Order: sequence, then C-alpha cells, then structure tokens
Amino acid sequence: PNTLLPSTVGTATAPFEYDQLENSVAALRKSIANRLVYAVGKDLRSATRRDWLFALFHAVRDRMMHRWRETLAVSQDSDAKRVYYLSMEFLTGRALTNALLSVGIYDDAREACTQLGADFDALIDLETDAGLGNGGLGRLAACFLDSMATVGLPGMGYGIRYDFGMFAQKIVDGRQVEEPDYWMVNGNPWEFMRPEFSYEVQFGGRLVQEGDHVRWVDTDDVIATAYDTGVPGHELTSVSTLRLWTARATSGINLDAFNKGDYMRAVEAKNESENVSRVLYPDDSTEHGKELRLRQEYFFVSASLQDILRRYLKSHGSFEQLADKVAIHLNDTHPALAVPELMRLLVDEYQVEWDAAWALCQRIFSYTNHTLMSEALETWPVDLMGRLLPRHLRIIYDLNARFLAEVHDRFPNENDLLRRVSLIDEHGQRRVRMAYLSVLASHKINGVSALHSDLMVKTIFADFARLWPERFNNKTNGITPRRWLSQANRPLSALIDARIGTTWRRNLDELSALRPLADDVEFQSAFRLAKTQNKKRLAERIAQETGIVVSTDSLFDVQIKRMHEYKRQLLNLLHVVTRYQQILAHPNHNWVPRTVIFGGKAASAYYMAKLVIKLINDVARVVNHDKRVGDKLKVVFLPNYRVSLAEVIIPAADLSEQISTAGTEASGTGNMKFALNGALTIGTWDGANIEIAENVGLDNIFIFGNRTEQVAALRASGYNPRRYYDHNYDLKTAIDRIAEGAFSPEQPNRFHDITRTLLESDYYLLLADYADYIATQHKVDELYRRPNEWARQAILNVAGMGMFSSDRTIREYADDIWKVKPLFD
Ligand code: B1N
Repeated sequence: PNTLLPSTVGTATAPFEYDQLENSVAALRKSIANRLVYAVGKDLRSATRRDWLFALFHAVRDRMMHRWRETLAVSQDSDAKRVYYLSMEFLTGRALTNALLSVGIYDDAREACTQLGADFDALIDLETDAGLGNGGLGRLAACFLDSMATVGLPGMGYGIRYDFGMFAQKIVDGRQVEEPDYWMVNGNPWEFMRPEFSYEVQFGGRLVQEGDHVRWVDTDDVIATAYDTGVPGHELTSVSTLRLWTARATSGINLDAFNKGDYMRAVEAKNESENVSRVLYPDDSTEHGKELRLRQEYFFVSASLQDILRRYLKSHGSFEQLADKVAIHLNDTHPALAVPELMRLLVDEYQVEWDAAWALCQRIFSYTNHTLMSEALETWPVDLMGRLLPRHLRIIYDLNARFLAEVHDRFPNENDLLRRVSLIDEHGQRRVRMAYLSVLASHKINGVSALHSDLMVKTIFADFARLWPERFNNKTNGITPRRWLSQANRPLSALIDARIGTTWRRNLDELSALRPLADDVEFQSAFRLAKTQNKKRLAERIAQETGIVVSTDSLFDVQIKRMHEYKRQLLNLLHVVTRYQQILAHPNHNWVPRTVIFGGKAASAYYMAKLVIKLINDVARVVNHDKRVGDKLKVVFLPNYRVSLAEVIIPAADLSEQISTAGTEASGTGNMKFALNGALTIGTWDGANIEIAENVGLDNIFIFGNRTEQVAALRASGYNPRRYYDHNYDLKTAIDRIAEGAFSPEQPNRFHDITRTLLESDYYLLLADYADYIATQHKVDELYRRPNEWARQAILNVAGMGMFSSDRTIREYADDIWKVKPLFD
C-alpha cells in the first residue's frame, strides 16, 4: 500500500453537475474564450499565440474528458482484464489535430478560431512534438495507443516522462549538431499530475536474509509520480491512458551531511536522484550499457508494477485471479526488469510462495522482439546489476538455477545447451541476457513481421524455440490510418471519402474498394492532383528550411528514417552520385527530373552515421549548384526529422526508399506509411516490405537485391566488395569521386573512412546490391514517364494496404496474446 501521499477519497456518490459541452462553432468559440480566461488566465488584450493555443488545447481536451472518465469507469465496473503496455518510448508527436479530428470538431474549431481572430494554422504549427522516442519502436507504441483507444481495449501505456525528449537536430556546415529538446518549457497542457499515485523506487543497498525471507535494506530511494495523458480513439470510441513517471527526490534528508551543517550538499544529492527521468537515450537499434539507463529501466518498471498491483488489489482480496485480470506486455527488453520486480513484489512484499508467483508471471508476461542485430541486444554486467539491484540479481540467479535444472532434465546429454540458454553470459565479464529473461518469463514471444519472426526462431531464439515452440508467433506491425492518412493527407482522404465513403478510417480493408478505380483515368488524374498538392506543400517547406528550390514536376524520391549503416542511406547516395556523373556525361539525354530527399537523426556517438549526413550534405551542395544539372537532379537533407515533419513529407513522396540489407530491418513502419499515401516502394526483400509486396502485388513494387539466404551465402563464402568495385565502372567512378574529394575539395580525404569501409569490409553488402539497385532505379524512371500507369500502380498500393492498420495488429495481440476484449461491443 502506498503511504507516501493521501490516497483517493472515492466516497462521494451524489451526482454532480458539469457543463454539457456542445460542438457547434458558437459553443466552441465560447469554450475557447472561456478557457483563455479561466484556464490560461489571459484576456483578448494580452493573449499571446501560445495563450490561444493553450485555450484551444483546453477546449478540445474538455471534450475528451467525459469519454475518458467513462472508459475508466466501465473497465473498473466490469472488472475487465486489462493490458499494460510497458515501453521506454512513446513517440506521440503532436496531439492537437489528432484530438480535434477524434472529437469531430476540426473544421468547426478552425472556424471558431477564425472568428476569434486567431490564425488556426499558425496555432497548429506552434505545438511542439512529444518526442519521447527514437524511431520505429517508439512510434509503434504511439500507434498502438491510438488503436487500443479506437478498438476500445481496456488498458494503458506506461513509460517515462522525460524532461528532454529526442534531441533537436541542427545542420551546421553540413554536420549534425544536437540541441536539447526541453519540450515542456511552455508547459504541457495535455497531462494531469496524479500525486496520489506516487511510489518509492529503491536502488542500491544490501540484502538481509531472515530465514527464507529476504529483506532489501539501506537503499537510496527516489519517488515516481504519475502524469496521465488521454489518448482519444477515433470518434471517441474510448480514451486510453498513457501514464508516464517522473522522478522526485524523497523528502527525507541525508542526516549525515545535514548534521555536518552541509545543508546545500544534502539537497544537491536529492536533486541528483531526479536525473533518472531527465533524458531519453538517443540510440536506436543499438545498446548503451550506461548505469543511468539501467536506473531508468528499473525506475519506470517498478513504479508501473506497484501501480498495477495496487489497482488489482483495490477490487481483489488475493492474487489468485491476477493473471485473469492483468496482462503485461514488454516492448522489447527495455522493461524486462518487470519480471524480477513482479517476483520481488509478490514474494517479498506480499509473501506469495515462489512457485505460485512464477506461475503467475508466466501467464502475465508477453514480449515483443524488435531486432535480431547483436549490437542492439541488451545485456547488463552482473557487477552493475548486483550493485544497483541486488535483490533482482538474486532473483535472476534463482530463476536461472531452476530453469537450467529443468533443461538438464529434458536434455540430459546436451551440456553445451545449458551454457547457451543460461540467463548469464559467462564469456569475459559476466552479463545478464535480458532477451532470454524475457523469453523465459513470457507465455508469448512475437516478432514484428513474417520474415523477422521466422528468422527470430531460427537464429537468436533457436534453442528456446526447441524448448517451447508454442510460445513463438508473429504480429506484423501496423500504423494508425487516422494520423497517417486521414490527418496527414487531407487531399487524398477527401478523394477517397468521395469515392468509397469515410468508414475506412476504422476499417482499413475497405480501401480495397479503390481497386476498380485504378484504371479509371478520371480518378487517376484526381489522384495525381492530390499528390501534386502535397508536393507543393513539401516544396514550400524545403525552400523554407534549406533554401533549395525544387520542382513539383520532379520525382520525389524519399528516404526518411534513423541514420544507420544497415538502412543503407549510403547506397541511395551512391545512386545519386552515379546519376550525377551520368547527367554530366550525357547532358542531352531525356532525364526524368528527380528530387532526392533525406531526413534522419544519427545517434550522437555514431561516427559513421554522422559522416554519412555530412556526405549527403556535401553531395547536395555540389549537385544543387552545378549549372549543368539544373532541374534534372536536386538533393535535399531536411533537418530535424520527427513525427510532425513526417506528416508533411510522406504524403508528398512518389518513391519510398526501403533498402536495408535483407534480414536486418525487423519490420519497418515508414514503408507502410508511404504505400498508404500512394508512393511506390523501391525496396529489398526485407521486413514488412515482403508483406507489402504480397498485398499490393509484385507488379506494383520495385524489389531488388540479394535476399536473406543470399546475404548469408555471400558472407559465408568470404564476401569481397572489391570484386564488385573492380568490375563495375559506374560503381568504381562513384566511389572514386567521393574518395578523391569531388564533394569535399576543401578536405579531399574527408570521407576516407566511408570509402575504405566500403572497399575493405562492407558488412551491409552495399556493393553487392548496387548494380541491381541502379537497374531498378532505371525502371522507376521508365514508369514515371508514364504518369497514368504510375498513378494506376500507386492507387493499387493504397488499395492493398488494408492489413497494415495497427487496429488489425492490436486486435491480433488482444486475441492471441493478451486475451483482452473490447469494452464497448
Ligand atoms: O522497431 C520497429 C521496427 O519496425 C524496426 O524495423 C526496428 O528497427 C525497430 C534499442 C530499438 N528495433 N530495435 C529498436 C530502439 C531503441 C533502442 O534503445 C532498440 N528499434 C527497432 C518497430 O517494430
């Protein structure tokens, strides 16, 4: 029980009166003006744009509150089984337009603002992104919250309320410079502080054995306090809760320091404990291994589990039904400490017997793996964990001993198996394998695309798939069509609405009704008109942010995602350099004009990724200023790629670059956003690209390159990138030009590390895929010369994207994994 702060006084039963809020323009006008005065504390004379924005926030938030309270009340009253989605990242972006559309007051709110003399579009653009995530994994969590609310699933997301989200990227002299993202400087109007839900989280200390009971004492404590944000589902079907934890120092004071008269020092130490929720680690698909990161992971997991058990115990007298009422999902291994934490709470705090507690855990937990790449798999040094979380390390050891004994019973003659599956990696410095811990504790383990799930059981979890084949399954990722089509692409949405109605927003399979329209010339030209409108908007944005002028007649070729070697932005750039050389060699050829657009952040310590950013910008500078090239080729690096910028870029794309080395991109979700917005994909046979190809038709996608088995074979046979370089003139020229300093005359060897790596190791096989990539880019040009045929294929892409709604994904999780049912049937 939480004794930190007064708990809820849930005794009032009398009905109370509150305003019934109407959604007319007049009512909205009044609401906004009211909120300006009563919530923001301003009037017309002194209101800044920020004040107007906050008044608008409040007016729409007010209209979500009733349904939010109703959602919570119904799930409580029906004692429904709930799912808790534990994630270090929720990349939600902006909330205002989404909320206005969910409530159904977008157009009326705009009119109300206009009547009040406020510039609605400028206000919308003033909202800062909630960048509490790195990339795909964090954005997936955000799409899942949207879908949970839209489907009406009881449950919530739990994470960390970082003071600083993903850094803002500036480009200075072509290089990335990181700036802190203090996203709540102006306040956060969406959240509600819930100080009554505050929990002590312990660190350090030591263990005291008392009989068969263990006590964890002398710890350094920090308090986790809840902040809730409502996530509105489509048409307010329901409102989900995102509960984020912030760290507060305990009020107790370091007496030692205090008695010595060093009051300031005592308070400083308290301050420092609050650092645990300060900043998001900016690494995507790589591991950090920093102590503060481990603290973060335990901090939010411990608070979340204490909160989950408190809520359960409010209406249940024992833990007998815990697994029938609670499902806990681990979004990758970052929250894997939830496993020993639930064991600790049950066994140490609530005196549940070990075996019973473990049986509950295995029914409660499920886990999604998001990557197979070894550099991303979390392992924590045993020393560090023993120092920070001695009780949890002991629990992990005890779980491991029991587990290995079981394995030994089943496979008595396989001694190497024990070493391989042990939760402790004994090579060199001993480390805890967080993925194995997650697998051991979970009744279901899933990958995020068909290929990834298949490779998962053949590679990193092969031994475990032998032990428990029934636990492993696939849940192909999805995206919310509300944000990624309805909100981001109004021109195309309006066109679709006019032809097949509006209900595709909740049943994306209905898009298949567009298929017969693919051959309709009138529809094709309306479709192209919508694309052109989006391209105009992006062209203006590009001019604004970079000064580069691009033509909307050119083919918009886009690669936006985190900068990472496996994603191969460099392969794209090799094509750009090749095209540049060929334009110079054949100036009179009838070139299809192209604008190649890049965007993406590099982890701050990722040297190669940062150097690729510099190379892109150096190539852009040379190409864009070369008079001989003109409109035939433009290269753009858009700074500070983030959710709100994606909403502008994706609807404007003609071509979507999804060119990771086969077997490396677990799923991808950007690939889905582009296809849903009518871009054609050029991509490898990797991740969800494969399922996209199957759904839109192989004739309507550009697939190239070596496949997973070929990648493996190439590597096994001693891959030699020089062989490709020596035998391909264009490839050799492109690499040589970069190596000679053609794009960096002021420092000719600037990109030596890039060209050397390509020629000496090329781990991601860019050179092996280059020729096919270039040939496929030629096919892209040929198709673009035939606008109607291009439009036909683009329409067929949109029509085939039904299965990639995150509503489908979330229903599969609910049915197959969580066994949770929608609240409102
Ligand atoms: O998760 C996405 C997938 O669509 C992407 O293919 C995949 O790369 C991405 C450590 C990660 N995998 N692993 C991470 C992120 C942060 C971190 O600290 C790993 N992100 C992915 C959604 O399934």
